[in-house]
Amino acid sequence: MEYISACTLDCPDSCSTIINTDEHGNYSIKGNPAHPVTQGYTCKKAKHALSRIASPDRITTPLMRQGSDFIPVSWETALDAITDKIESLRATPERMLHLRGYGFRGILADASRYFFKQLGASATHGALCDNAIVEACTLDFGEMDQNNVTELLNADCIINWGRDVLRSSVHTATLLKDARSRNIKMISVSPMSPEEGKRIHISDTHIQIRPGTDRFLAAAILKRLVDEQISNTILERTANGSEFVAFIKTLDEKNLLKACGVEPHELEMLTELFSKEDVAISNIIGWGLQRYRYGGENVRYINALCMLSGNVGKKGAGSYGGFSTTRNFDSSWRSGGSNARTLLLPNLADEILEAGDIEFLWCDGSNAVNQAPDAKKIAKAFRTIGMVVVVDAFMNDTAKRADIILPCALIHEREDVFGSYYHNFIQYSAKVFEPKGEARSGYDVIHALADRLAIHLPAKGDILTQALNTEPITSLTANPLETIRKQGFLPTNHPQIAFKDMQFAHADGKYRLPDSILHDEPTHDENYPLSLQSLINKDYEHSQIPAEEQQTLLKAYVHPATLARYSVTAESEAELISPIGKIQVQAIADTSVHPEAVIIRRGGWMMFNRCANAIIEPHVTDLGQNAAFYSQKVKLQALL
Ligand SMILES: Nc1nc2c(c(=O)[nH]1)N[C@H]1C(S)=C(S)[C@@H](COP(=O)(O)OP(=O)(O)OC[C@H]3O[C@@H](n4cnc5c(=O)[nH]c(N)nc54)[C@H](O)[C@@H]3O)OC1N2
Ligand SMILES: Nc1nc2c(c(=O)[nH]1)N[C@H]1C(S)=C(S)[C@@H](COP(=O)(O)OP(=O)(O)OC[C@H]3O[C@@H](n4cnc5c(=O)[nH]c(N)nc54)[C@H](O)[C@@H]3O)O[C@H]1N2
Ligand SMILES: [Mo]
Repeated sequence: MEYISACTLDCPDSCSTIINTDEHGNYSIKGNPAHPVTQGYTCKKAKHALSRIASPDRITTPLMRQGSDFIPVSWETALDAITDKIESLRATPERMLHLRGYGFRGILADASRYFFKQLGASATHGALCDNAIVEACTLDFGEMDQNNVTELLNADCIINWGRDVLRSSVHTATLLKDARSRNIKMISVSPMSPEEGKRIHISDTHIQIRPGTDRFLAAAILKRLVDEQISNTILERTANGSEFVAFIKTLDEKNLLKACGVEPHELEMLTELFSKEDVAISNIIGWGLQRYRYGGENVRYINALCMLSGNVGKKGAGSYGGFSTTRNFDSSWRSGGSNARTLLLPNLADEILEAGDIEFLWCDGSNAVNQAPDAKKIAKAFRTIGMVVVVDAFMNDTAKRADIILPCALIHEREDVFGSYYHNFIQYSAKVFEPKGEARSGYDVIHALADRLAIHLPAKGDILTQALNTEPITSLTANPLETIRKQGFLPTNHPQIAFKDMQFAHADGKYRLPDSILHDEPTHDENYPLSLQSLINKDYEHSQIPAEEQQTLLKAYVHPATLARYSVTAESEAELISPIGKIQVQAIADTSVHPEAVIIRRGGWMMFNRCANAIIEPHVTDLGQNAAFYSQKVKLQALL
């Protein structure tokens, strides 16, 4: 049998997929050739997500804690215990906390959010992913938006500000290769060496920058541009142009270059490009550069450079920072209710401990104990909570800390519809397989609880029908739910060029430049000199990695000169130490790593001593209250 489904992993590409099954229980997956972005192929993590369905490690019955162990129980027993607990806290809903991650995306996947809001439970604010970029773009443009991605092919020059497209988004990589073959000028900026920078960002010229300092490079180019003159046509489209221009004039070019470690000839080259009116420059903004203390400011200065150089709202130009995955849907079905309070997600451990009164925790689609900063302290904080319920399919660092584990259905075992934060199509993820064992979809679990607690949850079909009944969808397709179930994806109606003619989404239609301030990098303890870059894993989504892949020492990639400076021998065992802990690593000499940085691939589990967040402190970004993971400083020490 052939099914059209889609990969709901939290990934920009949001692939439509074809799954083939046979009568012997074999199955395979490939990209849907009819989908204009997927184009017939998917990456390894989509294939690995499929093999997780049949994994022998999967949790297939509800489990209840008994001492340090878990025993299988019926759904009835598990849901009874949970219902009793919720009933006992119904008058004090702030004592219940809902923690929701990025593990399952979709319209129906929001059932838990709806349910806990109806109860008035506590939830979280801030984020672990891209909130600094979201807030920065919203402040600048008035809303998150970007051109249709195919517009990149109309650029004269593409600057990739640190998006590792080879690992994070293989379809963007293909698009950039296509752009390069059309002789579009390709430049990238990141802490990687020029050779590796060109490879992972698909560019011909790479500028190596000090970690976390893109704003100084953007400001240096801006300084040259404003010293020449910014056209009045552009300044008139901003609300605060003259103040910002006056501020930029006060900056010192030498200091800016020193702060970001970029050479004068590189500034020269970029300035020449940005000053030419007839060169359309498309800027792709990576997620890496916003995971720093001043990550929001990094994004705002790059956007300001796009704006003041005339590279917004016109053919071939623009800033590509993404948009909301839910922007095409009517989400009003889940708008009722409220959260009693919210806790700051990047500082989850302290927030739980300081609140002191959380008695019930529901965690779904999130390996929070592993993925949020100060992982060991989160594990401790969970122990202060009377009942922890984790809805997941694997015994990971978070499930291990539960009192009750509810087994969830995975991708291709449940129906849902979801959007992308990169392209304008919406996808249909089909129920190809029955959920393994007693596993249930997130929606079905919440439905069972809602029934017990007499909370109304709309029917699946009603939610989907309502969600798809929006102008961007119905202007192109008459019966969206019926059609997407058949076809696997639908186009949406968005203009090719965002903010055309410099019309922005603020009430006055004008752009907002950053406040007249440019923050220095935070000072740090000299004993911890290296920037810890916990970057994504090419083959797996975050912590969704099988145990058998985690049986060796975590690798730490370091420049050979840095190894020599700290007397660590290449290939030897060493320790990565931060003010809150240490992890044992194998030190790998790698000339592509910035001399002031250490790279580890994130997602490893604490139980295998591979969790980056065990040594990452809860730093928060200047905008959006995102975790500033890459502002973590560490030292590397030889193991004697
Ligand atoms: N050190 C460090 N940590 C980081 C980052 C970093 O740069 N450095 N970046 C982070 C980023 S970008 C992100 S997006 C977040 C990711 O943080 P998480 O959202 O916690 O990411 P995952 O590790 O993918 O965990 C998702 C969990 O959902 C489960 N799951 C899958 N499908 C379903 C389902 O249908 N129902 C339910 N209930 N569960 C399901 C999976 O088994 C998995 O355990 O954290 C990040 N953490
Ligand atoms: N295979 C795979 N794909 C994924 C995911 C996954 O887990 N696995 N996760 C998905 C999710 S949720 C997200 S948010 C994205 C994350 O996608 P990315 O943002 O690509 O991921 P990162 O590895 O965080 O960032 C990578 C790049 O940021 C650069 N960088 C670091 N610091 C700086 C800096 O100061 N300036 C500049 N200019 N560059 C810098 C690094 O050199 C690196 O090239 O990927 C998505 N796709
Ligand atoms: Mo993310």
